Amino acid sequence: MKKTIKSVVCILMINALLLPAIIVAGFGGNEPDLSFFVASDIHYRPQSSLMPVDQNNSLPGDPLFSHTNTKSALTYEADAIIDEFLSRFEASSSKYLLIPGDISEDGHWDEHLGIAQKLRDFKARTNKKIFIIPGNHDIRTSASQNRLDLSGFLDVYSDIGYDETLARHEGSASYTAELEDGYRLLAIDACIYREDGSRISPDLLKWIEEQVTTAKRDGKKLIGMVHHSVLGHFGIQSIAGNLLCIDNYRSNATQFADWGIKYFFTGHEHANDISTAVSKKGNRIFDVETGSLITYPNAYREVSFSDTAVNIETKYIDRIDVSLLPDGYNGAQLSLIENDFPAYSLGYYKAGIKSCAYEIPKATKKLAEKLKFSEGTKEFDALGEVMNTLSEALRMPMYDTEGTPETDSVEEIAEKAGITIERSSYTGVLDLAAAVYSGHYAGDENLDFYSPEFRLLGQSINAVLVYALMNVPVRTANILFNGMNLTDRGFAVSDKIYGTVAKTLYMKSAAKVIFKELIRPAADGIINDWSAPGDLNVSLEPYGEKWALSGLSVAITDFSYFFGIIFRFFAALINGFKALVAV
Ligand SMILES: [Ca+2]
Ligand SMILES: [Ca+2]
Repeated sequence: MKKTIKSVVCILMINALLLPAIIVAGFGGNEPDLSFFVASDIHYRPQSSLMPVDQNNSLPGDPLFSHTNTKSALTYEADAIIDEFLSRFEASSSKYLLIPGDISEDGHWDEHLGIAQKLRDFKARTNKKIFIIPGNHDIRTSASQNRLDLSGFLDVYSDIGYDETLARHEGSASYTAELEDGYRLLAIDACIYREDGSRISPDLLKWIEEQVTTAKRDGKKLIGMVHHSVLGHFGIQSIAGNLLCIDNYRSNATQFADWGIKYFFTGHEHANDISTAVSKKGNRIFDVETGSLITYPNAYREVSFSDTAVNIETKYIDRIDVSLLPDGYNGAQLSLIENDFPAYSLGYYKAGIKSCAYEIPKATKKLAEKLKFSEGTKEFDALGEVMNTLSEALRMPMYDTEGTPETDSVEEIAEKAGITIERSSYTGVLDLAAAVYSGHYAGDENLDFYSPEFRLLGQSINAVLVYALMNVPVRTANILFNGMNLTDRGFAVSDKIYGTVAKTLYMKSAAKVIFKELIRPAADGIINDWSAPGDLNVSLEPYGEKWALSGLSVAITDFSYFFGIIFRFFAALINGFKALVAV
């Protein structure tokens, strides 16, 4: 995503707070007909546009990772990571690289020109082919000056894939291009420029249908590439409107499946995940989502298609050339980067999640816009109060330091709410959330609801919820509920109910209900792999075959769970947070 839901767990807690109311296979005997690499969400910024690394203080006081960001993108290390990746691609026998969007950090000319030059130099040296498609961060024409629009994008990348197109769509950067041995790439630009969302317009859908007809006529199999998800990748992804999945993705995915476009390669969420769905007519479609190359765990895919199987392998950038880093790192940072880059990347990732707590108060304005609260109104001020309270709670240490009488830890908050926090090595709620959510980024996540991590998450979320709700004056709560039109749906809180004792009881039961009804189902697919097949190393059915596949398919024909006030409310909040944590 921009949009990564950066820390979904963090978002879940925020939402909740506001809501009282296949087997790894070898490549067999046959040479693959087609093989390619996939790397996504490069979010490139030239080093010249970055403030010196030792002056960046996004996470104050952290000796190793104070230069992190809320996306946990390894911006300073990007050149070294990309160069390592390209040298591996160069050494492989694959001819093609697919980049499904978010090539630039935020659509600025210098970012696009910088990464384009790197790719251009690579192409000139190796003669390999690179195909790209814009993501929501690439064409943001109204956001500010110095950003390119569609024609600028097509200009910058005119010799990177766009010189190899068979057919082009007017009005977007969509195209088709020939691959090897009967496969053809269908690269779809469904981004809504200036917004972070994604939609396939009727005109674009018609163009896609024409490409399907042409491909059939030519005897070619289409492989799709698009930035946003074609299918959901975790339990509640679809309720984020068009910010994570393509708008109306159920009917689009059904259509694609029935048109025989069996595989789509996507990015956007910064997680490694593969999900599948079957249309009513029985046609299967896969969405192979690849994480961000410059974000933990720095994964990319090696893919091969043959008549007998589609094989997907996941590899990682696990070392980089420190001589390519800018000046300004301290000795401890350089030593960790050089000796254990995966540990450095994971630490940086966790630090990024922690830095979210500092961003929360600043985010009030953006969230207020999404909720349609104008600045200067009571609703706006009420939201600010809630956000500050939440930020404070999320920054507290998990456990009490002996000798501090104040309530200054999650443990003490929990005690007041009658909740016991288990002992662990986690230092705070966001530290725990980062540990859990990093599993979703990595893929093949397999925590269960009875794992110590999830139990502790439940205990601490309940505690933080009760704390935040108790600290929000009744006035604030009611202004918020009212502003979100919740009071007429049973979420009104009367002053009487809000008496101290009753308030505690009310908030405790509210926290329990919220956890059971919302947090737990929302965590489905984040703590465990939600949809078949596995996410990382799999051998899947080729075109023209349908293999038995155990595990859950994503529902694309059932709308029923969409409804209900709780989920609509959730969606509004996620949309708000998407805007401020722009993935
Ligand atoms: Ca999966
Ligand atoms: Ca997964």
